[in-house]
Amino acid sequence: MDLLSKKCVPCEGGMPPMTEEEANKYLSETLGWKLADDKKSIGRDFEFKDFKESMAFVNAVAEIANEEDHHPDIYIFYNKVKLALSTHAIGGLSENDFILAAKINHLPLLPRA
Ligand code: H2B
Repeated sequence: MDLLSKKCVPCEGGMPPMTEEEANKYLSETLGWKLADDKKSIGRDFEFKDFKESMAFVNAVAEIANEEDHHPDIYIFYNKVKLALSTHAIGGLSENDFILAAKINHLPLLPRA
């Protein structure tokens, strides 16, 4: 699958979201990410030493998101960051979400827990 070498493609709708079965195949390449109960997004929780480290991580994620033109929902709670990925244009998951998840997993900043 090699998600790291892929690039997100512009998505403006017109295709169906991934099925749960397809999503589960992609999830095997994105360690730590979990399918939401409604199967419309994937999420991962990260924990850091403090707010400064959370923000360094969030800024690194923002950098990737802008490069890929695909953007996660980001929730920041002092030393915890929660990311949710879905493709808004189709109201569910596309390969773009898993490409971004793989690239975020590849960031050198290591969560503390
Ligand atoms: N991010 C996410 N998560 N979903 C989208 O549908 C989306 C996006 N659309 N970032 C992008 C921008 C779209 O506007 C461009 C044209 O690809």
